[in-house]
Formats: sequence, structure tokens, C-alpha cells
Amino acid sequence: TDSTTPVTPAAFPPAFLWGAATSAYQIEGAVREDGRTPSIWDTFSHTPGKTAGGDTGDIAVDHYHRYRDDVALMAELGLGAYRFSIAWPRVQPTGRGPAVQRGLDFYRRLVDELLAHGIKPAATLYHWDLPQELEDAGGWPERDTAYRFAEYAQLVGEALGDRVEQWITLNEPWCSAFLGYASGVHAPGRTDPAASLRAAHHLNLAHGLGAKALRSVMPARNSIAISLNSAAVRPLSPDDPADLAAARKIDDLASGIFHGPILKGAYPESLLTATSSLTDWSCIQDGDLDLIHQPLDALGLNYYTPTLVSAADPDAEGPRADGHGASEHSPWPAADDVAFHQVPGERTEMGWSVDPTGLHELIMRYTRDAPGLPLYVTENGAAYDDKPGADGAVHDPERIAYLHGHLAAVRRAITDGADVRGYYLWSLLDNFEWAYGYEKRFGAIHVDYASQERTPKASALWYSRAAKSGALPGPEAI
Ligand code: GBH
Repeated sequence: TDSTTPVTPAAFPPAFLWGAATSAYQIEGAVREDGRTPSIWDTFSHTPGKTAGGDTGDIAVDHYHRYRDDVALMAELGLGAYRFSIAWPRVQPTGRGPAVQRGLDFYRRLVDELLAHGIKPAATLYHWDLPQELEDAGGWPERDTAYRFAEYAQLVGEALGDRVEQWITLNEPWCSAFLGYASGVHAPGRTDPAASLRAAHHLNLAHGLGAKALRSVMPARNSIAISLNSAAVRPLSPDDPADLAAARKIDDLASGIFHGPILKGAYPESLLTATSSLTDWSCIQDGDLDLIHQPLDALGLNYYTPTLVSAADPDAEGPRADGHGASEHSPWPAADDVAFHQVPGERTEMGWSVDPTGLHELIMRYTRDAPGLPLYVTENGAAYDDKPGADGAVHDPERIAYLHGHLAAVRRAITDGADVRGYYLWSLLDNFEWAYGYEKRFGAIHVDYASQERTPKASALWYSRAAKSGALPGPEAI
């Protein structure tokens, strides 16, 4: 492949994909159109107190009606690829039964528009918008949800498998399981650690069954992957055995719980033992691990910031710098003995520290854990307080520096032997940032939420130069 072609240091392999990513609920709006019914995020965002300012995705950035303009912007910027997600409640409003063609038609139109502009579509089947009816039937802690997902995957694969080559089953199942069912800062907002562990297993099962269903209906050339937000976990004192044990525990709960079954066909023993006070894992049935351990064509990794931990002082209310958000409940089951710390250094608007070495570390780790599997950075980016200046332009030098640093880390990993085939900037547009509502802007393109006017930020122009030349301009280039 092209990734083995020798390249000059600033240049990327010629076939490297320069992309941007979004997700359905964060951008589409049109929540009641063409047969769509509520997902858990409609219910959650309409529940008082759950999102900043009571913000919802009802309108979002109206991408459902403006997708043509948005694709035109991507084309102007010279993007080679676009990662979007499909809203399950548009395709199967009750989470069961035949597909709603009007719902699928939106994605057919979107994909055709992308292809007409030479932009490669990458479709994520599940970016957190479970049909509410399936949550009412028990949600991810319930085994049946995995079978429902497989059925949905098959319907979408049948409809779009002829024109979309790159597929991602789930986005960040860690967030679905642990922010959704343990800390409750994401939909459906439950705070039941035992249920969150069952949810994680059923998400793994959904991935396996879904990958199998996609394969059964799609051309063999198509690629199937999953996007994980494996944490780059670091011990506060690398020489302290207790801190090392804390880091291993969090690594199991963040990464091993998905890598183990998906890539190796087994959960880490240390994870099963550490969580035994909460569950006997009887949710794992005979044959599940074989189903989960499906052959994959690629692996997606989403990275924003590293995670710094130590052993907790049992007498102290441990520092809650990371992992809890606005919740009293931890997203880390059976980890009361671990304390989370703020990584030193510069931070983004999210309060997340800027540390590209974590991305390099993660890529090299995947390279070891999944030898031979092509890798994609399926999300990376930063929120800053962007406002148009007097000249109407949006100057965001911090985002340019962030992107430059992280893309340089990707480039370094390629030099070090990693097979990274592409990078999707999070996000194409400012959008609904989940519990943070519209307060946090991750977009390369600014959106005025009153007028829906789009303005590419300076970082978009910088990224465009990178995409068009296949090499990194200096961070000062715009
Ligand atoms: C991604 O989630 C999402 O895929 C995307 O939809 C979202 O807009 C984007 O990132 C920006 O947030 O959760 O406190 O334990 C990233 C969610 C954020 C989860 C960092 C893990 C670590 C600290 N991740 N988080 S915490």
C-alpha cells in the first residue's frame, strides 16, 4: 500500500485520507421529519438539568436541510473523506421492523453528494442515539438490544453497502456504557455501575453481530471497523507500584474491556476480577466471545487528551479532575481506589490538556495490539472560544497549534512503523456538544446558531492546505 512508500518528513503517504467527522444527533436537527422518532438523546436533552442551558439537538446546525451546502464546503476545503453517523431512529423508528425508506433516502442523497465531489464517505452506524423504545425495553444492559442492532446494521448495509466502502459499527462504546449507565452524564442518564458493565458486554456483542450482519449483505471490498476512545493512561508516579496498579485498572476499564474481546476474543482476567464485587459476568454466554471476535478490516481511534491516575488516599475525597463531569457518580465501576488528576500544561475550553504524545503512544499501542490492521484516527480536535472578529473571520491559532501538534504525532507514528491511513478532524462544524450543549465549539467551520451561517475558521484554511498538499504547513502558516 501507499503507507509503505517513502515520504519526506513533513509529507504524508500519498493515499492518506484527510477527513472531518460529525455525528447525526449533533448536527442534523429535523428530529421529527420523515418518520424519525425520539432517541435517548431527545429524551435526555429535553429533561431539565441534563444539558447546559437546556440545549437540545432539535435544530442543531440544520444539516438535514443544508447537507448540500455542507458538502460543497468540504469540497472547497479539499477534504478527501467525511465520517458521519446514521440515526437509528430515522431508519427503524421503534428499533424494530422494516426500514423507513424516507429515512434512508437522506443518507443516500448525502452519500451521492459526497461521491459526486470525490469525497469518500465513512459511515458510523451508532453514535449514541438509541431509539427510545429500545431503552424503554431495557437499553444496552439488556441482551436483546445487541440483536436489534444487528438487524438495523443489516438494513443499513443493504441500502448503502453499494456506495459506502468504509463502515464503523460503534462510536466509543465506553461512553455509551459508562457515561450513559454509570455516571449518567450522557443519555439515558442512569447511574447503575453493574448495569454499565452489562451494557459494555452487550455493546461488544452488538459490534460482533453487527459486523457479521454487514458482511453478509455487503460487497467484500468494503471495510468494517470500530471507533474506540481507548485512553492513554499514565501513572502519576511511574515508580510507585500502587500508581502503576491504578493505571492498569483504568486501562482495563477504558481499553481492555473492548480490545480484549474484540481483538483477542477474551476479557482481561484482571478486569473480571476487579469488577467481581459488582457482577459475576453471567451476561457472557457461551459463544459470545467468538461472535465478538469478528475479523476486522481496520481500527478507528478517537483521541483528545491523556488520563493521569494514582492510587487514591482511602481517607481523602480524591481529586475528581477527570471522569466525573457534573455527576456525583463515577464512570469507572469498582475503581474507588483510583484518583484522577489534571494533566499539567495548556488546556482547551473543555479543560482537557493538550498532549500530542498521548496520540503517538496510543497509535503505537494499537500497532502492537492489532498487528497488520490499518488504523484511522477517527476523531481528534479541540474546543476553543471562537468568535468572528471585526473582519468577519474567525482566528483560532490555538486550534491550528493543536491540529499541527497532533498531526505531527501521527506522522511520527507512521515513521515509527504504524499503518495509519487517515485522520478525521473532530469536527467539521460547530455542533451540539452533548451535555455541554452549544457552549463548546469543536468545529473547523464556525456556525452562527441564530442565522445558521457557516464561516470556515482559520484552522479550516490551515487544514485545507494540509489536505490539498498532503503535507503539514507550519502552525504559523495562516
Ligand atoms: C467524542 O467523545 C465524541 O465521539 C464526539 O461525539 C464528541 O463531540 C467529541 O468527542 C468531543 O467531546 O469523560 O470525563 O472521563 C469524547 C468523549 C471525552 C470521553 C474525554 C472520555 C475523558 C474524560 N470523551 N473523556 S471523562
